[in-house]
Amino acid sequence: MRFMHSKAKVLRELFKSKEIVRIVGAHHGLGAKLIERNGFDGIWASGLEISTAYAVPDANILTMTEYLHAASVMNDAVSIPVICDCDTGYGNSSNVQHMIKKYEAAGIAAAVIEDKIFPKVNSFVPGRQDLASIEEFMGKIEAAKNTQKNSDFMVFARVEALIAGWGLEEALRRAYAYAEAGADGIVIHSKSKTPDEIFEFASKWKSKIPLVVIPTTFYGTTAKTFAERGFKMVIYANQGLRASMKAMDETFKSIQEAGSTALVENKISSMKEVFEIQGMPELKENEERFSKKTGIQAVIPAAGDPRRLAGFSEILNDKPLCMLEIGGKTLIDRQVDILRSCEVKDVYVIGGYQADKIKAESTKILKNPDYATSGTAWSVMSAKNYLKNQCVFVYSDIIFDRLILDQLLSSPHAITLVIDRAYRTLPPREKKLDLVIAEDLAKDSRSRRLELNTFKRVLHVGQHLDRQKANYEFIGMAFFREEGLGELSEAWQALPCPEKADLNDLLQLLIDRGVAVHGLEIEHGWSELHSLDDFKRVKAHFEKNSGALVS
Ligand code: SPV
Ligand code: MG
Repeated sequence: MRFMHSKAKVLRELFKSKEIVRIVGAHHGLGAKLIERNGFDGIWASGLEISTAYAVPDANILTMTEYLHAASVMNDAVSIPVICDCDTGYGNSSNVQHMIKKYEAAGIAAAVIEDKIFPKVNSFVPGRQDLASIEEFMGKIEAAKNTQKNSDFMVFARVEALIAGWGLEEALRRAYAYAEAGADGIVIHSKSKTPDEIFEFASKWKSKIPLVVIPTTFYGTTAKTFAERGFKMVIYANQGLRASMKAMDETFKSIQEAGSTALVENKISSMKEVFEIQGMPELKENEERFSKKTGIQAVIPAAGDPRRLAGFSEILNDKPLCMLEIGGKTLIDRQVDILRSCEVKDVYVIGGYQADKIKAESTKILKNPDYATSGTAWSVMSAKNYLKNQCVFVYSDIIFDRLILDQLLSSPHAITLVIDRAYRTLPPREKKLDLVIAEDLAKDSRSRRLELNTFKRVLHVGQHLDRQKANYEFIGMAFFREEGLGELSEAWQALPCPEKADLNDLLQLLIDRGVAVHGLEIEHGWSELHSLDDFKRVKAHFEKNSGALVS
């Protein structure tokens, strides 16, 4: 584990290493993250911003707990230090002690307390800006410094004499007294339109204790100039709040007027950006890494060029077949959803033709560069290095009911193919079918009453089989348990012409080598999309049955 300095220490270091420390105000994790992302040194947990976020006046209407909660949320969201606007310390020196204990425990790097009377009002509000006595405020500084446990924690004293109209001399008198009481820095606040009075203050400041400026009203002055005038930190206290307020207001106005969000869509952050700032990509990565897995992988060979299939070119628009949309969802998304619902989390899609156009959430796309000349076995086996434990293979051009996969994965056998006994009743398809000859049930008198979803021993599989002799169609789904995968990889090594082989050849080779290959018998519940006719039929079926079981 990497040793982490406290953020208080980080802030101390910044004061040493930087010409001027620049921090920006926020009231939530989102603002804090945007500040960090834009390269600032720290976050100002602004009382004004937090109050505004609650839509209440910045006048200690909120409690310390609420300010601290907001600051903690910000602190958790970023790795840079958070410096808290603690107003007057929420009461007297005892309240200050309690506050420091709580803020320090929350990982806050520094607290700023101001020398006004509780409850304060924001410094820019005309009217009462009552100052506490110097002695009383010195007591608060001493209480804070005595309470902190980490010696790096910084306590800033904020001088409000210029805000209250008490003049420069009083401001200096107070600042020196607070430095004397142990303050780690002085925030000299001003509501003047120009920085002249704080420049004058700085020119008369002879202590080594750093000066901090909040240039809300004298916004034209650069950080560099402040540094040259002797300031060590600048706080851009509320610009983020004011920016988002205006942006939200204009957005809502536009939606109200236009009756839709069309005019604002291009001006607002995309959902992708929203997820990104939430940390959703990291969450996905961690979920992948830490969530309990079934240990079953799926391989979906999707490399073939669909332009050879009658009529698909127009609807596919140069995309691979797995990107075909039916009922508002692509074939691949449909398959992945079902796989995930059956706890198959590692899905490898083998792309070939237009592989870059395959978009499938939570899958890994592997590429078969030889897709144009190789067979399906070659595509499937391009995932061989990823296969461990157990694996289900699913052709990318089929659509199937979840129940089939569910039953397949519960097969006790080392190798199980899904075989459909109803293939002869399906509408004719313009292709050679993957036929299967499985153990003849008729010979077994006890099995005359045909039970579905039982397992048969597969004797032959291939497109060359005699249609009259074949009793099943292999639907393009197969499940290999660990022993089955071992047999598969041995057979693969033994295959005479692996580049040209299709999966049937590999399965037949397994059978020829004496490996038991079983068939899970089904009747309907799936469909292949091999032609425009298939597409129209399945689409019509979907529309009629609102996406229910395909037949
Ligand atoms: C705040 O951000 O709450 C401040 C700074 O105290 S200012 O509003 O500029 O006074
Ligand atoms: Mg404030």
